[in-house]
Amino acid sequence: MSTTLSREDVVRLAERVMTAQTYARPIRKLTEDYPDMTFTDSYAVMQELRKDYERRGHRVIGWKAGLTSKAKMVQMGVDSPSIGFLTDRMSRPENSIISVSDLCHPRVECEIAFVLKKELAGRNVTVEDVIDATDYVLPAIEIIDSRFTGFKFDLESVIADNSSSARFVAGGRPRYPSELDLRTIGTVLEINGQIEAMGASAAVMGHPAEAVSLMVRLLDDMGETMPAGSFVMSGAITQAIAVKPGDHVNARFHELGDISVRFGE
Ligand code: OOG
Ligand code: MG
Repeated sequence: MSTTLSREDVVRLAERVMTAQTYARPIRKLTEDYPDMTFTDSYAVMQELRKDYERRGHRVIGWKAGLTSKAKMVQMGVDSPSIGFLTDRMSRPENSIISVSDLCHPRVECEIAFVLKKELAGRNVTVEDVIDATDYVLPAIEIIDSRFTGFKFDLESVIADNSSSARFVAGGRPRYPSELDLRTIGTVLEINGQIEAMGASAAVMGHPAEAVSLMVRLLDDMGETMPAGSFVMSGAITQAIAVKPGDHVNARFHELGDISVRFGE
């Protein structure tokens, strides 16, 4: 696909996103200033952002898919999935208190995560290949945070913002994927004891492993593979729910246990 941004533009936009992520200061969509931006441009900005984080000592530990369920696409008004990198510093333990003062407008989502024991690469990875390469699956809460004003974006902008990646909490009960039907994992998301969202894992592209296969293809487009040891989140099963200080979030996953977390100032 074509590119419209110069190398200087890519670096400038990655810096703009980095500043918004670091200081939790929302910015306007990148397409307002660069209306002709293509997906190739967006991925170039994401990769530049990743290099910036690596230069600062953050370690990329895996990948996430975004917008892989109908509920998410409808909520955000986009029509295809995206990808983002995950770093060691985004991880938070179960039952911890997650600060929101360094986030713009956090939202929580329930996802199925995969930990790989073999590398995945190329354009023809099947669901079976993903399962074969998976060491174990586990539930996760993702805390997303768009850096765009009002949490409003288009696909070109959100990819450059690393698909709203901010924090994640993995936990619950890890399981071998061969022992489960990964399409029928029910999830219930409770906030302060109220059920706010519920769904089943097939909402993610019919099978969450399909989202992993899609990510491997997107990585292949960028000349990359998904290495053994990667922690991979397959995308939200339901719509994302906004959280504020004082909120207690409990995500219950059929067969995979519960994850709880609190939010603070
Ligand atoms: C984009 C990221 C979406 C998911 O699981 O669908 C995402 C967004 O909605 O801000 O992480
Ligand atoms: Mg997500």
